[in-house]
Amino acid sequence: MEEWYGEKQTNDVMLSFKASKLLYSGKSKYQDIKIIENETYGRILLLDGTIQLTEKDEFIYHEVLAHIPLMSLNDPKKVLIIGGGDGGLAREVLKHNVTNVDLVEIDEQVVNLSKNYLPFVSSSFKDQRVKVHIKDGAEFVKSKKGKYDVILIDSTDPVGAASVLFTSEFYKNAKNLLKVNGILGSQTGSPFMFPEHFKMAYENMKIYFKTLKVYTAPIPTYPGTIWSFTFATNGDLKRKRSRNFRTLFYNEEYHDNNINPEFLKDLIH
Ligand code: AG3
Repeated sequence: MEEWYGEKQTNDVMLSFKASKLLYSGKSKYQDIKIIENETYGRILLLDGTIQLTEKDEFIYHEVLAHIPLMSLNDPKKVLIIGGGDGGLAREVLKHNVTNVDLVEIDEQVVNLSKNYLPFVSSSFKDQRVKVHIKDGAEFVKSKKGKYDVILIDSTDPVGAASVLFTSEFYKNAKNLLKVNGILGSQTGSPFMFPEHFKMAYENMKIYFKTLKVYTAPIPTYPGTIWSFTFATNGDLKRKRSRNFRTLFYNEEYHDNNINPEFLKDLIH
């Protein structure tokens, strides 16, 4: 019997994968978790039926979410990741000369299952610089006092539990945790498929940050393919540094010329 799993992206659009193996299926305190294997895309993590990552294309998302903000600062040392329990974003952050990465994930099961089944992303947890906090990210930014160079938000879509990570209240607390020149970077959804997600994030960030920059990257397995990222700062932006690590998607041309379609610009005018 063929078994297919996928994401219902809208009421009438679905992206499905034939599972060569169902590696894990279960429910945590917070969500339904599935990990499947597919011949074309490799291992795939689904949370509540939405695709979080595939082994084949995760590098695009994780590289651009990490490197556009981190390469825009001279010497980032302390980084906070909200979400990102699979470890993929931390893997990219660790390519920089950072000293501390605090990763705040609400669902311990995501961390444990990633350690078991998704070593290509979770290998970052072995690095001493990474400290995992099993906590609600919205609460963490309220209580914490320390100062970060960069805060990155690797959340699920702003429907249900993760929607607090797109509110003005959250961005205000995050701003207070940043150093003067610090940068907040977030995935801000598909401007093609879910323009309202992007618009909400952008408008709420704009309340507390002077400079916002939007960029997109193609993520083949996410709804609408074209995915947006927004970064926000109250500091002065430096020219990007020179790079001394390997990437598969991010490069200098992309940093300077990343694609911002006209329909995305229309959303923020
Ligand atoms: N964070 C999830 C991005 C949103 C995907 N949305 C969707 N498929 N509807 C990625 C987690 C990887 N670290």
